[in-house]
Amino acid sequence: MPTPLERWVEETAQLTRPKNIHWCDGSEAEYHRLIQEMTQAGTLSELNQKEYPACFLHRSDPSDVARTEHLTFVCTRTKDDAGPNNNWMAPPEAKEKVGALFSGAMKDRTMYVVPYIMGPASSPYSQCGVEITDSPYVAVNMRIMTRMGKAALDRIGASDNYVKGLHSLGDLSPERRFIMHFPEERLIWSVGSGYGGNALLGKKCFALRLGSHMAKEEGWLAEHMLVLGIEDPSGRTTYVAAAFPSACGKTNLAMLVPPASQKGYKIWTVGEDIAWMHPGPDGRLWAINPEAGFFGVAPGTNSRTNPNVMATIRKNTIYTNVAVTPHGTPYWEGMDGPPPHEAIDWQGKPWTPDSVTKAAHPNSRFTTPATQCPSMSSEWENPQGVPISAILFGGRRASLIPLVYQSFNWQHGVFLGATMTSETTAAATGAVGVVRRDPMAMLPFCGYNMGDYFGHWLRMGQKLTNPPQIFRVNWFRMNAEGKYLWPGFGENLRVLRWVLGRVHGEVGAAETPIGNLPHPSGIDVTGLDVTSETLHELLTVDWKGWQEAIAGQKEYFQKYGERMPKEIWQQCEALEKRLGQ
Ligand code: GTP
Ligand code: SPV
Ligand code: MN
Repeated sequence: MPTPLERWVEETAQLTRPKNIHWCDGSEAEYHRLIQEMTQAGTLSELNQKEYPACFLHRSDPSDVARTEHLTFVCTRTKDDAGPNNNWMAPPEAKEKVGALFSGAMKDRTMYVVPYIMGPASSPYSQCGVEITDSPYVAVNMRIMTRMGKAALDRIGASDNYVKGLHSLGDLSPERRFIMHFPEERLIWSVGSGYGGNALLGKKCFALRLGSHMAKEEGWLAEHMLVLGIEDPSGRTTYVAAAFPSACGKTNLAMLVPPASQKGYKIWTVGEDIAWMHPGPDGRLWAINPEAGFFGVAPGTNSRTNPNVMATIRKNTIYTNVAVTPHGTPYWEGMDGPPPHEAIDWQGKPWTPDSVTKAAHPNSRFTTPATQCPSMSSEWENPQGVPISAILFGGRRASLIPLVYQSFNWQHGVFLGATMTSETTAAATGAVGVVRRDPMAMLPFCGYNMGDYFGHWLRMGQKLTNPPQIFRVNWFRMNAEGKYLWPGFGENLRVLRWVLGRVHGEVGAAETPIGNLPHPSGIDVTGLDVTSETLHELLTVDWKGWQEAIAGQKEYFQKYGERMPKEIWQQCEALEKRLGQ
């Protein structure tokens, strides 16, 4: 008797007609064989093996370099269940339309069956998936990003309890590119893209879009959040989760290196992109990192901004769309030192510092194993997860949003998350630098109606007798000349220290209409190039600006009609009242 998985693989082969089928066991030998095959085929090239052992470069199709939100659909039975936050197609229509693209799509290609676990192998909160793909690049990246191979296959066994993901590169044409989610069937269909978030189906498609849908049904949270532990000089470790939109600083904060001035503090990384959080028997919220690797942004990464990741990506790393120097080492804008005199750019063309184009694509990335990161927490694979004391919501905003402030309570905290806005980045196709509403940094990733999602967050608060404190942060305030007001990166620890002080009831705050703000003395700026005027600007409530912001918040919430919880409207009205309108 074939197992349900064997039956699905067989059915899929009937549809896609691959030349052969390879079941991935996740072994190192298999990984190296796939790498070698890709190197021979020219889809991967070797970097300088002396300086960057076992590191390789992949150049993707120039039209396939970022997530494509307009081609991403949530196919629930009713349109309302997907909500105005998602593109929707009826499941039968989606199956017909995209099924036609899968028909014969793997002709002359190998079909890889990639079983994987999201989460530590022994965690009760982990879940299995299987991705069927015709891309060996996906197979090797999945081995870095998840617990892939035999352990997953053993866990799935003869059960039907896994998320099915079918992926084909198709012809890579954006006209025939679709990323389809069927949360009610725990099924993903992705065709026409080989790019990270579109193709590594365990990540955004499963761990967030399907995950958030499961989490609502089962009473937990699947979030676009990093998780870190802050060890203070007394040896006490406090865990914080933080939701920032794509390319807004999660990886950087997760592995922050305390500057010399912050003696006795240590930051321990649990996760840097996704958190699955469950209420524990103690009434606290416990988080696991469902991933096993980092798919991080290269540009702007250097040994000052993120020394831990620079150490991590020196071996066993796959680089995508970075430039290469004549020495065969990777290069991107904002790396250490001066740019090389010449390089080969991300499209394989000659480049010099005088070129008008960028050497690396702004969304060029590295895929690297978490185990190589010097700041990994000893708890990062704890099957129970880590207890979260604070949640930060942060965006990229040049104005209005203060450096940090705290919500009055859980409901107000949900409101702070729900009203998040951020300037768009190169992580998704489309214009960059446009302010858009991105509630909880989940706009592109919430697999159901966001009105229901806010309701779910509110209900979670009722379940937790000891909920995390909720904060908003913004590292990206600018002055009139477009210069950042706050130094960011390692110095963000100074803000985290205020958060710790609040969580442990050790520091005061000023109550304002938008929330509790630090007194200027609450943020230690000694030794920084931050004047008291600048600090004042970072911590001031712009009354007029906030009064004007309310209209935009209301307009956005109105889109969700009946699905919008009344508690959120109450928060809106209460803010309006506090601002004296
Ligand atoms: P995704 O992987 O897309 O989810 O991104 P992310 O949220 O992990 O962002 P990441 O940490 O990779 O940072 C993205 C960009 O923001 C990089 O170019 C960083 O150098 C920059 N960045 C991160 N933290 C800060 C900060 O505190 N201040 C400033 N000015 N820039 C930052
Ligand atoms: C993001 O865009 O938030 C990422 C990269 O982390 S991707 O995996 O492409 O979604
Ligand atoms: Mn991300």
